Amino acid sequence: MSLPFPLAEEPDDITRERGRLLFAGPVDFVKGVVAMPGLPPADRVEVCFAGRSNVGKSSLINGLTGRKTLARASNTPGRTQEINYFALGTDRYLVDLPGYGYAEAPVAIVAKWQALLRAYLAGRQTLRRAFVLVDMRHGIKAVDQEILGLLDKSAVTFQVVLTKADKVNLATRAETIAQVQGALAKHPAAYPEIIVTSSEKGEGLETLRAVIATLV
Ligand SMILES: Nc1nc2c(ncn2[C@@H]2O[C@H](COP(=O)(O)OP(=O)(O)OP(=O)(O)O)[C@@H](O)[C@H]2O)c(=O)[nH]1
Ligand SMILES: [Mg+2]
Repeated sequence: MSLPFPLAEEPDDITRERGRLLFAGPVDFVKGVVAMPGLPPADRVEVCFAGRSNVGKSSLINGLTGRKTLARASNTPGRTQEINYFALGTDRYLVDLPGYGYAEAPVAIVAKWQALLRAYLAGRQTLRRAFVLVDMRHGIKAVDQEILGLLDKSAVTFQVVLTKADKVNLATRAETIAQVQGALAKHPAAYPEIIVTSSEKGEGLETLRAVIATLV
């Protein structure tokens, strides 16, 4: 019997190669957006990386593109404070979002990013899939549930990407996967496969590249 929300299968050779070629090609920073009117024209397929502060969104973009400093990654939570657009080839955008659930920045600033994040997730026509990153050590928390609920309401398909897999042992890995599977069962917008990654070790990156390459 297959569990609901299985781990994504390894891509076949052709799809893997499509993903590899896409990400080996040009990736360029386009702009950092601080308010909805600043979004680039909605003229191509777009995927975004959402998740709690410090979960590893920027690191994942760097890992996928093989460019260590394309997206700014940092130990300081709240580092990504704008919606950062990267053009992947000529027909896709990768979007690095500000993290949520970070309480230590000034309240007014946090409120501003959060409003922008919500407006973006609920209102971007060309957003094909939201990758919601979840730290393998922590699983899905209440603050993630809020965002998943928003994606359900907005009918934006989201896929959970577990991050920092290199930081846990196999028992914790299995526990977190089970917790995420249970949590996703309540979300109609959840894509029914989970991707396990480590930006540090490269685990899962080929799979994620292949998934992005096949979205049209
Ligand atoms: N061991 C390990 N560390 C990671 C991994 N991914 C990210 N990190 C570390 O986690 C910290 C946060 O990573 P970021 O990529 O900046 O996280 P973010 O989600 O972009 O954070 P914000 O922009 O603040 O929301 C950094 O110190 C990274 O080096 C991973 O796969 N393995
Ligand atoms: Mg970031």
